[in-house]
Amino acid sequence: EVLIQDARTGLTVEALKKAILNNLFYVQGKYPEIATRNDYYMALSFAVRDRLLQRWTSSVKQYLEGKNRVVSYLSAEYLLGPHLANNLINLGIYKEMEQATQELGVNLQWLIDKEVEPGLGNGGLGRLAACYMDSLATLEVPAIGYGIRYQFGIFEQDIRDGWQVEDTDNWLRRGNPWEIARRELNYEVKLGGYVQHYMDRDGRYRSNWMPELTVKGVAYDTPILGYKVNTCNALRLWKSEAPKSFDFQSFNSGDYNHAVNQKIICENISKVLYPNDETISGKILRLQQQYFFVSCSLQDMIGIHLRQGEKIEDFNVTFAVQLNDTHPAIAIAEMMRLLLDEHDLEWVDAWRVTTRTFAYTNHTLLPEALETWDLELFGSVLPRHLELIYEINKRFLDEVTIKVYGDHQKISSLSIIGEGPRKFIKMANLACVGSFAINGVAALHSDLLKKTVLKDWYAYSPEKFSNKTNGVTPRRWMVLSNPKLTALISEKIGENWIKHLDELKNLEQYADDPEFQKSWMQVKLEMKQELAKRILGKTGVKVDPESMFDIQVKRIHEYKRQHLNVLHLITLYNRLKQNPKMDMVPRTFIFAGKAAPGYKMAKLIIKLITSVGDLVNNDPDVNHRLKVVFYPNYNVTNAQRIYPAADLSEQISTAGKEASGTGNMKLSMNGALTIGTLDGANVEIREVVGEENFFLFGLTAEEVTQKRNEGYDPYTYYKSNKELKLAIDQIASGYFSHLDDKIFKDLVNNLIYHDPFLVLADYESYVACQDKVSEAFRDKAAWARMSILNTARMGKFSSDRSIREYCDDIWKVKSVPVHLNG
Ligand code: 26R
Repeated sequence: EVLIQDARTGLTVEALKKAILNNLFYVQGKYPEIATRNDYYMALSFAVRDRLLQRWTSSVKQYLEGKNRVVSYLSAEYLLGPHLANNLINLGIYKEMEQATQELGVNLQWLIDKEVEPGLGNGGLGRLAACYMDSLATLEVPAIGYGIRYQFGIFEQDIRDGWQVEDTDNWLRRGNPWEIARRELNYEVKLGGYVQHYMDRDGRYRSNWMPELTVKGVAYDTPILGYKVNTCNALRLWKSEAPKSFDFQSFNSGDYNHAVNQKIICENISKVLYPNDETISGKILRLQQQYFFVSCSLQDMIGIHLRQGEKIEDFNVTFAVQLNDTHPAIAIAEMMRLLLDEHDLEWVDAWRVTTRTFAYTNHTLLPEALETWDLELFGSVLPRHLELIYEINKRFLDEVTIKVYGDHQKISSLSIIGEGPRKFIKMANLACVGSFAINGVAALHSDLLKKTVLKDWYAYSPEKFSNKTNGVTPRRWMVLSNPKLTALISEKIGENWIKHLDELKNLEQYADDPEFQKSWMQVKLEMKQELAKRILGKTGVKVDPESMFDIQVKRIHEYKRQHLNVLHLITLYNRLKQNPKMDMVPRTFIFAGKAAPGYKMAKLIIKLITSVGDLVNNDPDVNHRLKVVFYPNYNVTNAQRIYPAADLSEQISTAGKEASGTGNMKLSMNGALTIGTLDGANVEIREVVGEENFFLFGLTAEEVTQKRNEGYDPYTYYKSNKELKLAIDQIASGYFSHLDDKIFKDLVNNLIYHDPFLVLADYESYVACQDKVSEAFRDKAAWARMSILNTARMGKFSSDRSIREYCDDIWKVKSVPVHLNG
C-alpha cells in the first residue's frame, strides 16, 4: 500500500495528484470531467502555493526568533515572469508534477503555457529586481521586496500594418493564485494639502500635515521561494484604495459624487505602470505612485521593527534598504518625516538613522532618464517633504561650503534643488545625500558614474562608491527556459552549477570533444526549430532553423541602435541583389521589443524593421537566405523561448550608454556568441569568455566622447561609404515602403544630420565584424567550441554572485538557514 502524504505539503506524485483533485473540487468547484484548462491551472497553482506557504511560515518563524538583519528592496518595478514552472523547479518537484498531471490526463506544459505573466516592469531594471529576489531567497537571506501591485502592467504589443499598437495588460482578469491579500495589513498615506506649524507644550516645533487626500495601501504578498532551500521570502506589493473614513464623511454630508470621485482617485494610484523607459514624463500620478508605495513600505518596516521590541533609533540595525534607482528615493525624506513627526526624534538622530539605512543603485547615465520633479508640482503633492528637503539641503550645503569654499559650480551641482527658469528637485542628489552607499551596475558604468553624472558626489564622498555588476538567475534563464541544455550540462558535470554557476567551468574540458559539440549543437538546433514554429504561428514567416539566428531583443531605443542592425541587414540584402549567386551564410534576423508609446522614433524603428522584412522575406532573389522577423510582445515568457535559440547576440549600444544590460548575459549563458561594443557588462563578458570568443566592434566610450567634442559630422560618413549611402538612400526613397518617401524622413534626417548615437560612425566597423561572424559560422566545429566556452565561462554573471557582493559589502547581512516546520 502506498502511503499518501499530506495533500497540502507532500511532494510525492500521489500527494500532488490528491492535492490537485482536492483543489479542483474545493477551490474551483469542478470535477475532472468538466474542469477547464484554467481550472486545472488554478488547482495546480494552489497546490504549489500550499507548499510555498509551509516554507514561508517556517521562514517567518525563523526570522523572528533570532535578531536577524533584513534586506528591504524598494523597487517601483518587478518583472517576475510566470510563477508556476519556476516554483516547481525551486521546490524540486518538476518531474513529480509532470507525472502527477500526466496520470490525471492533463499535460503540464499546456498548463504552464496558460499562465498570464505579471508584467509589472518595463525592462532591465524590473527584471533585475526579480532575479535578485530569486537569489536572495536561494542564498537564504532574510529579505522583503516592496513595490506596487499595478492593476495593469506593461502594455501588450501588437503589430498592425507593421506598426506597434498597444493593448492594456489586464493580467488579473482570471485571478492571481500566487498572491495573498492581507486585508488587515494596511496603511494610510497622505497626499497634497498644506502644513501647519506650531510649538508644543515642551517648546518643540511641530508640523502638522493637513492632507487634501488620504489613501489606503493594502498589502498583497507573493511568496518567493529559493532554489532547493526552505527560505521563502515575501514580495509585498501595495494596492491603493479609498480609506473607509472618506466614504463616510462625504456620504454623510450628502455629497455622493464627491465620495465616488475620491474613491476613484484613490484607486487610480496603483492602476497602471508607466510604460516609459529612460525618459521622464513628469506626471503627478507617477510621483504619487512613488510616494504611495514608499510610505506604505516604510510604515510597514517600522511596524515590524517596533513589534520586535526594538527602539526606533535602531531601525538601521534591523533593516538595510536598497533603492532601485531614484524611483523610490523619496524614501529618504519620508523616513525623516516618520522619525521626526511621528516618532519624535530630533533632527540629528533622525538623520543618523536615515543615512545608515539607505543605499542607492544607479541604473542609467542617460541625462533624459535622471529623475527631476518640478518644485511646485512636488510641493503640491508632498508639501511636508518639500520643507524637509529644503532643510536637508540647507544643512548639507552648509557642510559642503566649508569644504569647497567659493566653488559655486560644485555647490549648485550638489544641491538637491536645481535652478532654471523653474526650480526642480533632483532625485539622484536626494538619493546620494541620504545613502551610505552608491553603486553602478557594471564596472564601466560605475567608473563613468564617478567621472560624469556623479563626479562631484564622488569627489565629496568617495568612500560611498562601489560597483556591483548585474547578474541573472540561472534557475529561470537556464534550467527553466532551456531544459535540454540543462540536462546535457548536468549529464557531464552534475547539477551543482545551478547554485554555483562558476562550476560551469568544468564544461571547458569538453569544448573540443566532437561528440559533445554535436550534442550541444543538436540542442541548439532543436530550440531553433521550436522557435521557428512559434515564429510561423505569430508572424506567418517561415524561417530556416539551419540558418544563423541573429537576435536583438530588448526595449527599442535609439541608444540601443536597432537601426544599426537594420543597416547591416539591408547591406546584406543589397549584396545579394547585386550578386544573386554569391555564397552567403543564411541568416534569420530576429527582433523583439516594446517602444514607449510616446517615443516616435522608437516606433518608427519598428516600422522600419517590419517594412524591410516585408520586402526581403518575399524577394525570390534572396532565395530564403535572409529572413527578417519582428516577434511581437516581447516579455519574460517570450524571452524564455527566444534566448535558447540564439546563435548570435546583438549588444550594439553606443559605448557609454548601456549601463549594464542583462539580456547579454542570458544569451551568452545559453550558448550565443556576442557581437558587441565595449559597453556596460559586455566589457566584462568579453573579459571572461576571452576576446577570441567575442565579436568586438565600434568606438570605445572614450572615443565617443572625443568624437563628439571634435564636432561629429555623420554626413561625411554617409557620403564616403558606398554601401551605407545606398542603404540610407533606399530607406529615404521609399524602396522599403511602397515608394512612400515621407514615412522614414525623420529617421533618415536624424541619422545623416544629427546621429546622436553615432550609428554612422560605427557602421563600417560593425559590417566588417559581421562579415567575420559569417565566416566563423561556416566552421561548425569552431563555432560549437566558442559556444560551449561562452556558457562555460559565464559563472560570474549569476545574480547569486551579485547578491553575495551586495550582502557582504553594502547590506552586511548573513544567511539564515530555515528549518521546515511540520
Ligand atoms: C524616470 C523614468 C522614466 C525611468 C527611467 C529609466 C523609468 C525607467 C527607467 C529604466 C532604467 C532605469 C533601466 O531599466 N535601466 C536598465 O537597468 C538595467 C539593470 O541594471 C541595466 O542592465 C540596463 O543597462 C539599464 O538600461
